[in-house]
Amino acid sequence: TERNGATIWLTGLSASGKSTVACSLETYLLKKGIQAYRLDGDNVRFGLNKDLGFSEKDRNENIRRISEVTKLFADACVISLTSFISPYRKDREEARRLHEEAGLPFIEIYVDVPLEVAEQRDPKGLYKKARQGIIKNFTGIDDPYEPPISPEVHLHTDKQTVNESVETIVEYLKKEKII
Ligand code: GGZ
Repeated sequence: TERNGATIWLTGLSASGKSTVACSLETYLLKKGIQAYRLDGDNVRFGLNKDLGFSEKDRNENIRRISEVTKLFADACVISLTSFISPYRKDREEARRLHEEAGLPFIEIYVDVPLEVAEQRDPKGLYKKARQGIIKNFTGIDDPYEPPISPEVHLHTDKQTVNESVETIVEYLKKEKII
């Protein structure tokens, strides 16, 4: 059957579970023979966007470039899964506009978790460093995070397992006939 591309855009705090959910969803899609590709800090911030830091301007540019790339993937009939904090609503709305004007599906997934829980998880010790002032402009501590107002899917990773989150997204994708 013919397949179309789409962009599945995960947004949420550091340690909210974006990458974990994206990884697991990618595995699910690949097993079904659906072309999927994951974009995250590890393959984007060290390459294409290695000139960018974490100022508001740099985050804007980070998200702008990523959204141009995901649009190309979708155009090539690949489902891309992005896991970037993407803290600014305006940037995510611009990413959506870019896709929609090209007729490509854009699915915003809010990977929601209370800040306290993210801070307790702190897998890389970054929240601790941010609290100590060693890292400045850390999202949720001394930098903003603007939650989505009407995301296509709203996950609560403190109350759902990874599999349940993936299942929620898969159900949405099926309902919308994306997969
Ligand atoms: C937020 C930061 C910061 C600051 C470094 N604020 O948990 P992580 O480590 O692996 O994910 C975070 C990642 C955020 O990069 P993004 O490209 O997703 O951000 S944005 O969408 O806002 O452009 C975190 C690490 O980089 N990190 N400094 N100050 N996260």
